[in-house]
Amino acid sequence: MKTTLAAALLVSLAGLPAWAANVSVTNVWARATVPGQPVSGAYMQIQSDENAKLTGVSSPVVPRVEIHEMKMDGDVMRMREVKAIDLPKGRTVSLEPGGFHIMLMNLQKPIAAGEMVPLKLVVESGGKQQTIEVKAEARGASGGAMQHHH
Ligand SMILES: [Cu+2]
Repeated sequence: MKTTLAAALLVSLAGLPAWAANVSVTNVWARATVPGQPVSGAYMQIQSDENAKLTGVSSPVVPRVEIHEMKMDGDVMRMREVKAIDLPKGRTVSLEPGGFHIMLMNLQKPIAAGEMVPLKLVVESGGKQQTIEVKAEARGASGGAMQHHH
């Protein structure tokens, strides 16, 4: 699975002009939802070979997608929307439960475990933008400590 994804990514990057940073996105997954649950999260690891920023995410199957950060505020876990996530050169940045995450909102139908959710990531480096398409595999709705309440 991982190998296939990496190969697909290389193919799509090969067509880009030379100025684009090489960005690899791995371990992409989303949390499956139960009926009536309008929000979920997507997670991944991103590494860029140039200083870059993740500035936007969209999906053809999710009405609204935001980039969020989750942080402890005193002893309460809070999340807020952020404009971008820094991708420092050569460092692997993890989007994971409890930290940065992609918020999938206004879901019209549940995301079933095993379903692939297409995501388009917009990455900026050196004033240039590139779009990276990935697919997040949905994993079981139960067993996660993090709940999203908006
Ligand atoms: Cu969130």
